[in-house]
Amino acid sequence: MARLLKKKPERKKGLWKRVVDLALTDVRVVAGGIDGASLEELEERLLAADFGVPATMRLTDRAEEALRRGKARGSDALADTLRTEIAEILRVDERIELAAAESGPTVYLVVGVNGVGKTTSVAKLAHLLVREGNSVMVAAADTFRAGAVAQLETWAERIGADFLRGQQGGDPAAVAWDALEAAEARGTDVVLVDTAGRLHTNRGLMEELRKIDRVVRRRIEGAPHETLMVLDATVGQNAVRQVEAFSKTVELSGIVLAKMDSSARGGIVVALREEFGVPVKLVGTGEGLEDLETFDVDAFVDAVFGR
Ligand SMILES: Nc1nc2c(ncn2[C@@H]2O[C@H](COP(=O)(O)OP(=O)(O)OP(=O)(O)O)[C@@H](O)[C@H]2O)c(=O)[nH]1
Ligand SMILES: [Mg+2]
Repeated sequence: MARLLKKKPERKKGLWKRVVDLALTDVRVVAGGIDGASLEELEERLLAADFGVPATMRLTDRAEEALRRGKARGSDALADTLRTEIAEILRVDERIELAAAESGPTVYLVVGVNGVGKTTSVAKLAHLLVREGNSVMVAAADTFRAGAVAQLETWAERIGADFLRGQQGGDPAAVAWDALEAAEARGTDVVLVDTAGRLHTNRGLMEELRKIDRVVRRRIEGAPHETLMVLDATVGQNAVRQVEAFSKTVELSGIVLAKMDSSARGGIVVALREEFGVPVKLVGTGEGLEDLETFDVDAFVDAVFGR
């Protein structure tokens, strides 16, 4: 695979540290001074920090095992056990890097429920890709909401990305088709397809999404190279249910965790990977164009257990 991002975007110091301060500090403290009786407390803290039931069970089982084997004596030993286990969950494979086409345009489909940050994330990602020397086209396959097309067009102009619009009320799959055709003709490196927000309970809109995906697959072999689901990090375990529902319609390859600058709890990163195997690839940290980071497993784990 070719690489779209040559260098890692500059990391805002302290993102994960702040997230840890919000909820994960407790996990660390409990892990540091644990004995048999406080395993229950560890479990509670993990659940409160959005790790979800499966990951929480896996981690507390591992902690219990370490205690039983006498391996968790000393305050750092158990934290190390948990750190290793979390890193293992997050690093099931090396799919964290954004995929790219071998030749021809790389196509990313961006999906999610209403208002989570899809359009903003498309703009931020386009900005990042343009800055790294890629030619980028953004396609507004959101023909549903009145302001949606204009919102993305304004971003595209600012960023220096090509823009392809659809007719208000038109067929979003046709917009995607037209964008891919134009990108092939112009030799564009990356096409980002922004879609309308939709609730997974709306069958008509989920069918529409299936059609967009089908059209993209038919137009360019190997596309979409990424189907990124944007999640509002502040909704906690609801995010897990959204991923569960969307993955029945499209094949999700990665998560964009938006609004991580708000009161989000970091355990959701682990929950998503443990329960669906879908890695968090990008993290939104604000409303501005620069506020996007690639997800770094080591930075995350270090923040949780402080190294
Ligand atoms: N604080 C913060 N706000 C964000 C972030 N990403 C998006 N937002 C804000 O969230 C709101 C919704 O963002 P959009 O990008 O329009 O969301 P959307 O998913 O495209 O919405 P629909 O197309 O209506 O479904 C806007 O006010 C954004 O500025 C983020 O990382 N941090
Ligand atoms: Mg939008």
